Amino acid sequence: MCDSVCVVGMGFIGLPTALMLAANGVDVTGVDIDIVKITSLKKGLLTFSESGMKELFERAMDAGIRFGSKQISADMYIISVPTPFDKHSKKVDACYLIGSVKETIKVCKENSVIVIESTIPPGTIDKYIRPLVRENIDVLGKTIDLAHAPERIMPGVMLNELVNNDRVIGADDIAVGMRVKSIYSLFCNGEIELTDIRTAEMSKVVENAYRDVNIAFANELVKICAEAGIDPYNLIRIANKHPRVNILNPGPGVGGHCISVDPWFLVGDYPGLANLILSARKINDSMPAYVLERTAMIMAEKGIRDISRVGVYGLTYKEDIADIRESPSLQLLEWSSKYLAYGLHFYDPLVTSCVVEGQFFDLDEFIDASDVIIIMVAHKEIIIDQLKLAGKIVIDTKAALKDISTYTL
Ligand code: SAJ
Repeated sequence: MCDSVCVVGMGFIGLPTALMLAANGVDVTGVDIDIVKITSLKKGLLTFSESGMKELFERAMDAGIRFGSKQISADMYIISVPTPFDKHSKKVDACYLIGSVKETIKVCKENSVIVIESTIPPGTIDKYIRPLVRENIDVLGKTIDLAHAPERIMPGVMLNELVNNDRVIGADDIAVGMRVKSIYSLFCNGEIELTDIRTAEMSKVVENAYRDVNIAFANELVKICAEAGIDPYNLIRIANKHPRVNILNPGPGVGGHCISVDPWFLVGDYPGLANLILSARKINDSMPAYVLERTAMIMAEKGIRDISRVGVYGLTYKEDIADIRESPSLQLLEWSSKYLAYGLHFYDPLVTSCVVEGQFFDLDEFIDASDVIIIMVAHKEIIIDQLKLAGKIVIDTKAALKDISTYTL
């Protein structure tokens, strides 16, 4: 018989994973400390939207998925709780992870496996989790195995990636790895690579650091091209004709809870070694301020001084999703406040609750209130409605609007 699984943390990763397992015949309980979230899920209401989630949720409910606020006795636990980083030390803050594992150990069955999905820097399981399990063996006498299966899914295309991406599972021995693999294979069509726990931990952080470094390269080119008087987009297009060159898109910075966070784990743990990774972080973090500089320059050229007529389009961290975590627009707001430049206004079609001062909820009203519009996120809405911006000074940091005259980075 298939293992029963308790998924801890009903967030962006835990919930789709739990639903996917339940829809594929596993006995699943989804757990979260947030009672409001659990109440909503029990009523059949999703806590965030994503393409295909509604249908998947219905399948999982029909299959009998349960939700609760406390871990229950199960054969396998998948822990997908947040692992934030300390902004000063740049090290991982494992408090949620440790808390969830402690609660899990209290109720788990003999020979159960605790799989950590949360992103963690290499060595985290050895440092924080293994001692908890060892302590338990001494006190409760239960054997518990550990594994790490870092998530790899991208908001916006989550379900597709959950099913089709290759995955890595780190475990202490092949038998445990195979046991975890057998569960993930129920929904994952990608190749599942087994390795040790530390390599699995490192692989996740490295994947996001790799992308950060490559985005930073494109962003650095933007700044070099500004000095050299060259159009960076044309330059990148030409360079990418080389068969082994693939420069990414420059932009207003890097947001999200992954690429802008994970590289710091390496910088925090390997100071002096993670030099390129640190430079990339600094370059990408400098981009929102660069957008402000560019805006100030264009406004000076045009003789515009009134900051209250400057509108920022887009609050999310990337196109066509509602996630605002670490978004370049929020970083831009922070930079402007640092230099006492208050009065910018904002609009995002996907952010329907008020998250910043001066937020508009209607595109036309936002446009009417703006002489200068900074496009920070090129949502489909503005690509379709771009002609509404004709006549405004538009600074398109994504170089996405092709039918009107704009300034780019
Ligand atoms: N960005 C650029 N230029 C580009 C591409 C992206 O400026 O050419 C910006 C985006 O606008 C955004 C940020 O980078 O602000 C990150 O966006 P993304 O779409 O590249 O990635 P995420 O953060 O949504 O998801 C990443 C993915 N990791 C990699 O591609 C290596 C995803 O596969 C991971 O599962 C996810 O992080 C995670 O959870 O770690």
